[in-house]
Amino acid sequence: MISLKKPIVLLSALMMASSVLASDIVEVTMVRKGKDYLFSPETITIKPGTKVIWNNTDNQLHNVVSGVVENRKGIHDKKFKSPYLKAGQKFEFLFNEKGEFPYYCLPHIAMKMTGRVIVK
Ligand SMILES: [Cu+2]
Repeated sequence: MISLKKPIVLLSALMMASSVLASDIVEVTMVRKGKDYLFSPETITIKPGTKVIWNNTDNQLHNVVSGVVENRKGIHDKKFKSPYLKAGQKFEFLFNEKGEFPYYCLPHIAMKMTGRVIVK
């Protein structure tokens, strides 16, 4: 029975290592759903030191601008801003600070294309 324990310990150590690596990068896609454009998932919760990659899987131009939308206007807080992304293009940002980071897509503010990154 003792000889069986070692491989199990090794396996769980490997699984822990791979889950740590997997959580270092989180992908958010820009997608079309019916007539709407969305960030998917709309809200993500991550740990400090996680890189978020936004991937435009739609055929429209989208971007990622940090800040809130008030009265149908985006208020950019200067934390991050991507260029316009064509289909298949990506933008990444490394979140080192804890906090809540709302963002929006500038061309689609009126369609409420917004998202939120929660770092804790
Ligand atoms: Cu958009």
